[in-house]
Amino acid sequence: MEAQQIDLLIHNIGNLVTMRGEPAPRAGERMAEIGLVKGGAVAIADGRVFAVGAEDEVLQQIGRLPVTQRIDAQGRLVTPGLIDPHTHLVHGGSREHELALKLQGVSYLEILAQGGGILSTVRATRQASEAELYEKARKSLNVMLLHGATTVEAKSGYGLTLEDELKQLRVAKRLNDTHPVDVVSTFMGAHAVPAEYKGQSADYVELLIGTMLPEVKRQGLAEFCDVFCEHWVFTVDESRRILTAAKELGFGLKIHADEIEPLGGAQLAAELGCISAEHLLAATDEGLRAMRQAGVIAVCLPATSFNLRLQQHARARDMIRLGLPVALSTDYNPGSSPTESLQLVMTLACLNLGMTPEEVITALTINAACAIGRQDTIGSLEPGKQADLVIFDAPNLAYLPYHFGINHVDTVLKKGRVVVEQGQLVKPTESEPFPGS
Ligand code: IZC
Ligand code: ZN
Repeated sequence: MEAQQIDLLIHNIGNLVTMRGEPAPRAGERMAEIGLVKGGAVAIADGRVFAVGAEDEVLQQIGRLPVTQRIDAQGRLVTPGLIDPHTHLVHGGSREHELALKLQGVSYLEILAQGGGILSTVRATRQASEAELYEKARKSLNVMLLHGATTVEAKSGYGLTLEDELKQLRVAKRLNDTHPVDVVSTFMGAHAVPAEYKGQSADYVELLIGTMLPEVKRQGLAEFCDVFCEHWVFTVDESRRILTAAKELGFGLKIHADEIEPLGGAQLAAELGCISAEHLLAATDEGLRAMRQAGVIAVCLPATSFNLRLQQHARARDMIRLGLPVALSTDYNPGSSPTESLQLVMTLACLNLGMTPEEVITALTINAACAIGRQDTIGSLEPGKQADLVIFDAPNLAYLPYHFGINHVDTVLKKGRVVVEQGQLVKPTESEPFPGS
């Protein structure tokens, strides 16, 4: 990479997690390879990484180029910006009233079958104006950024009419255009069968395939299509029809698969060549093997199984043993996972899924980037890649999941710009808008 000057040099990094290597999903034992450098530095020019590695080597590569700004990392931990590849970011309302039901032992799917759950958020989202949805989601995106996320996937799926789905997707687009965090959009009209189609799911699937998918595509409002393939939601056959139609239109495919019941969603993900399959708590070994064969990334959501008080968690150890690349995410949503914190996810992935801190950071950087098709620009700190990184007020990687329930972020850089400083948001100035806005 050529440069006239170094805009920013971060030096005196105690532990620098680079994740250097192929821009490809890391599986099996390779999930423990994090490209750790002790005593590291990162030089940034034009929003991208110019040089990264041992401090003396970076200084050598900079040579006589002028350095505009320096940050002393004071021996702390630096990682690539965290990537959240599965969220339901844009929605109206909240569902704290479900907590009491949950404590009485009413299950997630029972609440949904009674017209609550997702369907209560659908009512709130339909009632909300676009500006209200934007303001609420913007606040959550700020919280995500403050906790170290620099790229976030966001699903629709609380509108369930063409107009209300487009409204949600426009909000995600506007956030991507105005907020420092990059927002990658997924159409999830197949999140639930809306109340007005109760008992007529075939008609709703027709609406999805015949009207909604083509219009979302025509307006260029989503890159991926996702389906909630689950007992009482969409069957494997319905999911296959919807995802096949989406594939023909050129969408990348995702699927909420085998979360609660082992329906065979993992096998369907393999059959259709989905980029990722999510949840997978109930997936069989056969399903996981099929995914590995087809190159599908397993996205595990440990905050969801924790919050649903499930006895069982995703079998991340078996997935890694079978050679599947694992990514992690918050699943941020108002029902099953009302948290924006990827640091909480780190702790739960270690303690409930048995993943090591190295596997966890792989799952939240390069593998998460692969799960949203962004591995060529983000997910690792390497020359030419986007300068998205986090300085944690922590001495080493294991400290993050170990010291849990608090926020360790000190500084966040997005495209080379300091967007969080001393744990606080830095406001964009009028004259100098954030890149991409
Ligand atoms: O609002 O409950 N699992 N979709 C599938 C969700 C959780 C979000 C919700
Ligand atoms: Zn989800």
